Order: sequence, then C-alpha cells, then structure tokens
Amino acid sequence: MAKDEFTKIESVSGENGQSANGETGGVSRPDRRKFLQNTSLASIAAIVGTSIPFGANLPAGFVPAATAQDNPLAGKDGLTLLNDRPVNAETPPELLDDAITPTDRHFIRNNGLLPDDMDPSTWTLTIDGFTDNSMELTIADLREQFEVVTRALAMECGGNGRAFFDPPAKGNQWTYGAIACSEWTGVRLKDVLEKAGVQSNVIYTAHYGADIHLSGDPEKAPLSRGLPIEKALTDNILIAFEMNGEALHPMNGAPLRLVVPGWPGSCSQKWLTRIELRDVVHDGAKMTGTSYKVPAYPVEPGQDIPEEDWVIMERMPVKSLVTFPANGTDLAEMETEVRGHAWAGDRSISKVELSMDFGKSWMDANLDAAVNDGAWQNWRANVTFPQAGYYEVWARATDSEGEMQPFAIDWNAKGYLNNTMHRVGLRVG
Ligand SMILES: Nc1nc2c(c(=O)[nH]1)N[C@H]1C(S)=C(S)[C@@H](COP(=O)(O)O)O[C@H]1N2
Ligand SMILES: [Mo]
Repeated sequence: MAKDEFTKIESVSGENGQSANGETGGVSRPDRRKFLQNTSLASIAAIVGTSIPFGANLPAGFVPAATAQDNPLAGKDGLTLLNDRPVNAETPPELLDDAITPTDRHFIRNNGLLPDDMDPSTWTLTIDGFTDNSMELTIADLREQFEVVTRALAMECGGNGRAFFDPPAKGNQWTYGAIACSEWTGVRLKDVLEKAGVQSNVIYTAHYGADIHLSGDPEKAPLSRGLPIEKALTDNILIAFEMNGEALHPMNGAPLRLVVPGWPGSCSQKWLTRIELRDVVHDGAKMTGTSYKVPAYPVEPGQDIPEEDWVIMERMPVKSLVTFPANGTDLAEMETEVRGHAWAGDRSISKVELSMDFGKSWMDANLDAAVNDGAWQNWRANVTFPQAGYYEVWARATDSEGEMQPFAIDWNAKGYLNNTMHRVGLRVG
C-alpha cells in the first residue's frame, strides 16, 4: 500500500512547493542586476508573477531584487517544487486540464542554474561540426532566414512517474506532472541543419546550452545531449523562441531552446547556444553512464546490470492523464464528465478507455485527433456511476501500433519510462 500511486498523490497534493522555496545557495550573481536593469518592469512582473508584494504600487523604474533563480516558481501557477537547486517543479494533473498548457503551468526540469544573461537581442546559435558551412545565427537571423512555424508539442521528462518505483529510484520524485503540451513558435531544426549542410559521415547531433553547472565550474555543463541525425532531420522538431505566443519563460529555456516532441525531455536543450554535427554518438553531460538509458533486456526489480547493458532512451511510450475530475473529488451528482490527454512518443493514440470498477469493465472515451503532429490528443467521456460510493477512474491509452499502457511498472534502476495507467479516486453521491 505504501507505494500505491493513489495514496501517493493524495499525500503529495496538499504541499505546494512555495513553502520549500529556500535560498538558492552562495553563488553570487553580479550580472543578474544588469539583466534586471535592462528589463522593463512589466516583463519583470511577468517573470516574478504575483510574488512582488504591492507590485502595482511600485514607483516607475524600481527594480525588485527578485530574480527567476532566486524565486524559482515566479511566473508559475500551482506547481509543486521538488527541488530548488537545481529547480525542479511539476504540475498537478488537474492543472493540466487545458488543451494547450499555459506557460505558468509548464513543468520545470533543470540540471543546473540559469544562465546569467538571457538577452534575446544578443543571443547567438552556432551550427558547426561536420557541416558544409558552419553558421552563427542571431534570433533575428533565424526569423529572417527560415520559415517560422507554430506547433503544439508535447514534452515529457524521461523520469516522469519515477516516484512510484519500488525499489525506489534516485532522482527527482516526479509523480504525474512532468508533461506539458504548450504552443511553440520557432524554426524547424531540419531547415537549419539542411542550410548548414549535413555531411555524409554525420550520425548524431550534440546540443549545448548556456546554463551553469551546480559547481559553478564553467568547464562543466549541467546537460548536453543529442539526437540520431535521422531523428534530428524530421519535421516537427523546433528551435523555439516563443512559448504560447510570448518570449520563453526563463525557467523553460529563454530565449532559445529545442523542442523535440515525443522523446525524453532531455533532448530538448534549453538556453540553446550550439548544435554540433558529429560522426560519433554524442558524449556530453548526461549522455554517458546510465543517464537517460534503460536496460537492454527485461530486469527484475532491484536488479543491478553492467553499464554496457544500458541503451539510450528514444521515443517515450504511450501514456495518458486524467485532468478532470481531480483525484479526491467529492461528486454530488451521480454522473460527471471525465477528461484528459494521451500521447505516445512518435506514434499517435488510437484509443483511450476508462474503467470505473478497478479494471473489470472498460468503456471507450471520445478521442480527438492531435491538433498537429507532436501534440497530445484530448479525450473525454460522460460517466454515470451505478450507486453512491467510492470509485477509481482508470485511464488506459493504446497507440497506433497497438501498444497499451500497463497496470504495473516495468522497473529500471533509474526510474525512467513509467507509463502505467493514471488512477483518480472519487467519492460519489
Ligand atoms: N540546457 C539545459 N537544457 C535542458 C535541461 C537542462 O538541465 N539544461 N533539462 C532537460 C530536461 S531533463 C527536460 S525534461 C526538459 C524540461 O523542459 P522544461 O523545464 O521547459 O519543462 O528540458 C531539458 N533541457
Ligand atoms: Mo528530463
């Protein structure tokens, strides 16, 4: 019972991370003041959100000392803080009810500290390695030289659902909310790589960001991952400079990031400064050891396997979430709409089914097509309960290849790829 998903979410849902906001440690950040001085009060208010007391009464030109790094959930709404150094925060399922995830509800997964300078007007992106022409592009260059597209793209952290592993897995104890589907605007990675000229020996990309290693050591990167070149050249990967029609939130990679839908979130480099084309698999931070890898064969819970038997995770598996009603709701009526989203890496969803009787019987939900390739799919159903009492709603999605969400976790030591069914408890009548 201790590892039961339902009891777990009950115990988590009360504690909003605000209380856990502490000091972020002793790194002094002289450039921060400069950044703030160059930023209008309106955009600071947007960044720090409601956390400026009496913000409306501030004299013009006053710059509050609050910063995104020091105030991790600024500009976020209702997220649960799992860690404040580095900042990691997830979204309770019932706050993911929107078809398009608002920026203030998009989860945050950082491996290091924010860059000191996130100025979009001076930001550059370098494309180099095995290219015909290496390039250095400003954000204005990207807008001018390539087609600008807007896409709803689902992104899930590879460790979403880690909290339910038994034996437990180390790392951020994500429950359900390291998933989001915001609307991203940018240029296609493919178009940029093709303009640079991908040489025939290229097999992998390497992504570099401007965030700072927790140690403060400038020689170390918090995270630098890559993609097989065939994946990098697909259509729906964006180099994004807008999120839901506005500049990126600092915690979500401002001013420029990759968005690779359907693959582990770690592929979507934030604060993107460089993409290198390589003739070998990338060996950057969190590409080696067992990071973002899963066992090459089925293992027993708790089983230790040699490092060479771990393979790099690629697409994320089929999964769904119930976003309404919230877990623990008291329903006065005997019927309700149940709704949520489903997604399946590079595949589409063919079916979402619901059970109200612990899996004894199942009904089909109404499933929408994705608004575009790479987006999650919304679903809903009207559910009538036979009598008053306690129920669990279970949701189970099936993908276009017939793969279905499991009931139990396919265990691995790192706590990746948990796509078990979401269960929501309701008291009815
Ligand atoms: N530069 C950089 N990019 C990064 C990370 C990071 O720590 N540094 N974290 C990655 C991981 S593990 C995930 S799941 C996603 C999360 O994106 P988000 O914080 O915008 O939700 O960003 C990825 N990109
Ligand atoms: Mo992640």
